[in-house]
Amino acid sequence: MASVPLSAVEIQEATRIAPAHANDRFENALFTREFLSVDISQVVDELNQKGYFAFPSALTAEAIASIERDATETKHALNVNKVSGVFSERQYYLTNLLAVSKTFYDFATSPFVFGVSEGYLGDQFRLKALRYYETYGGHHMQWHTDNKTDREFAQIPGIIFIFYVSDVEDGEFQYVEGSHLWSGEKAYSDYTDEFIADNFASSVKSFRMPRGSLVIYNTYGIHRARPVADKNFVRKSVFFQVDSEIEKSEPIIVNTEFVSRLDDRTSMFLGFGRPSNYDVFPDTTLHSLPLDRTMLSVMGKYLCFRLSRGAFARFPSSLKPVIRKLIGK
Ligand SMILES: O=C(O)CCC(=O)C(=O)O
Ligand SMILES: [Fe+2]
Repeated sequence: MASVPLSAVEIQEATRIAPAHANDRFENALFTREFLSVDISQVVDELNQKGYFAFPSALTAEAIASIERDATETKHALNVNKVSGVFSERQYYLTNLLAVSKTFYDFATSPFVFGVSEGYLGDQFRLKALRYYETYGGHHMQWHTDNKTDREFAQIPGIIFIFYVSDVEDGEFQYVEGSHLWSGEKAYSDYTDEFIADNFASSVKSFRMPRGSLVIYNTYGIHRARPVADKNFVRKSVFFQVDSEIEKSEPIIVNTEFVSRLDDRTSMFLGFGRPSNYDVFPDTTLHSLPLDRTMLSVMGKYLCFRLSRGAFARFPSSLKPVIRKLIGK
């Protein structure tokens, strides 16, 4: 499905010259020693043959901790003038991760990501969508492929990178091995649980792996996150999609401080000056925000504060200093 894959020699050459703006210093901080020795041509081969590549504990504990901190700092902040995320029923999403996490920026623009993208997709590739997300028990994701635009099925070669920000023992990513080779013959993206169970049960690969583990897969492959019923369950992950249609994307919002060098490839990858008209996923409103215990507490504190402030404003001025003294303000 990939457009003109490069040969192993070309890939090695591309990776050798790739560190144009990131460099080994960044990769050494991002990746574990075992992962640093991964050969990019092997990743590309596995993507071609099986449709996926997986590596347990690819990112360092420090890199994961830093991304998690940056992505969750404003999780319950309402009306705070910082980049923040959204709740979509049983999921939390922070789409603008490139605006808050330098560590994630370094990963997304690393020689590794550029080497795999170029090796698999050819010299035209663009970041299409990205997110830090938390999935809670009770969320149901059906089997699907990701070769679609914001509206419909599409024939666009692409790959997805997912890494785990929590240990994933349950609710893991699952992929139907080899399905990237035939799903493109169908003109739809969604598959029922019964269809997969009846026809492909033995090809389903499950990726239960620790925090920091990485999976890369072909967007034509059929996959899902295994559903979990336990309402207390939480899985934390980062997802980003790279494909070979460079004139379309979700809007990509980057903190300019992170961009240490802007070469042509980084500029193409981030979509500088190119249309970004896809709707941001997921589409949410205030109504998709669940009123759980945490949100009740946030709203409760807000109501108490505003109501008592309103009441205080109505007191005679002579009484205000006494009240201030009584409440210690
Ligand atoms: O989180 C996962 O395991 C899969 C995510 C996915 O398939 C998607 O967001 O399209
Ligand atoms: Fe998907």
